[in-house]
Amino acid sequence: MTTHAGPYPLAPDASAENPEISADEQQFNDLIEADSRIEPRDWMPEDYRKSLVRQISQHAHSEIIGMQPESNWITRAPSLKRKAILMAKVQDEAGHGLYLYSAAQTLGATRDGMTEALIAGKARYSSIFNYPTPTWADMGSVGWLVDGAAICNQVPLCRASYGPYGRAMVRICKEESFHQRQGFEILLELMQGTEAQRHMAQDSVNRWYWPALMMFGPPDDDSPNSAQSMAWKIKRFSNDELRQRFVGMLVPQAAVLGITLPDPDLKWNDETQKYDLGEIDWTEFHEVLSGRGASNAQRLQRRRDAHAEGAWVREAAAAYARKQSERSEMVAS
Ligand code: FAQ
Repeated sequence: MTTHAGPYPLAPDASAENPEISADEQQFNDLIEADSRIEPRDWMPEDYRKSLVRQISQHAHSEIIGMQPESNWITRAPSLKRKAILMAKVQDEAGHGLYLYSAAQTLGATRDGMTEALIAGKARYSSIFNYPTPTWADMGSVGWLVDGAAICNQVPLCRASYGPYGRAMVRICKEESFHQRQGFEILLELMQGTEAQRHMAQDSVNRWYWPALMMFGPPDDDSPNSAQSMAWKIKRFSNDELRQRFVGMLVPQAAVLGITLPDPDLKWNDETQKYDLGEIDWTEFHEVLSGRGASNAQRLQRRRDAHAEGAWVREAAAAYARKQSERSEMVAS
């Protein structure tokens, strides 16, 4: 894939292929067609920009809200090593949020605007973070299933047509891969432990399996954004394709763990060369999206409180930046 950082203005004959559309639009279409990249200074259709801001900001919010279910366990992790690993992971999620907010800012969205929308409850974030984490095994399930689903969904996004998004995803995926392995390892250790530990691990997977499948979004025939996103090469695979790929990845890993995936209808289909899955409870998904999941209210309230408690940090950082710029102006004059 080539990376485009094409200069303006466009070549004069760029609209020659289709007189109905502008030279700018022709260049945009050509870049998409050539699997090249759209960069912030390139012309882009307004709907492409809006859809990217929509997806990237939701993704950023997910990373930030996604810190909460795990930070819940930092003080209670069963050993110093586990605590250090968990702290590093939660910090990584904050970093992912920052790369993604920055990518959305290159499209004209403001950080304040995105934050305001989140704390006002007007912005979406992933359904998965509205479930509670009552046991230590949930740290294993979040890593194995939630980060596993995130990787499956996000590796193709490394090739997203919008340059800053794709590049942010490359680093994020490397870190998610470590996260997924640490979750797998927590579950493996529990499954090799006592009867009570094995029970805790299985119970946790029972609770997280179906919500993890919902992370990929509604079924393809009920996914209003997919067709256009795929035409623009933001998304490369449909929601159902990625969900299917994820289950195919989980089955052998569950066998190594000795864990049962809680779907009695899950079975290999020789004809389709895929797993047949049981019915996903889409009513639950829509309830969570409407704000009625087990932890929606708590997650948003915690985010609001953290934003208010962090006001002095933002003020101090702004004052420091102001002083630094005054100082450099004085040196320059
Ligand atoms: N939750 O037409 P589609 C992570 C919404 S990061 C909430 O299919 P699209 C790391 C969707 O926005 C997890 N809303 O939409 C981590 C749309 O609403 P809108 C986040 C959902 O965009 C691990 C409507 O339903 N990852 O886990 C969900 O084509 C551990 C119709 O849906 C990303 O955001 C959902 N599950 O496909 C952090 C990846 N699904 O906007 C901490 C990037 C759908 O029209 C700890 N995003 N909706 O109002 C994507 O790949 C896509 O946006 C999809 C949805 C696949 C999520």
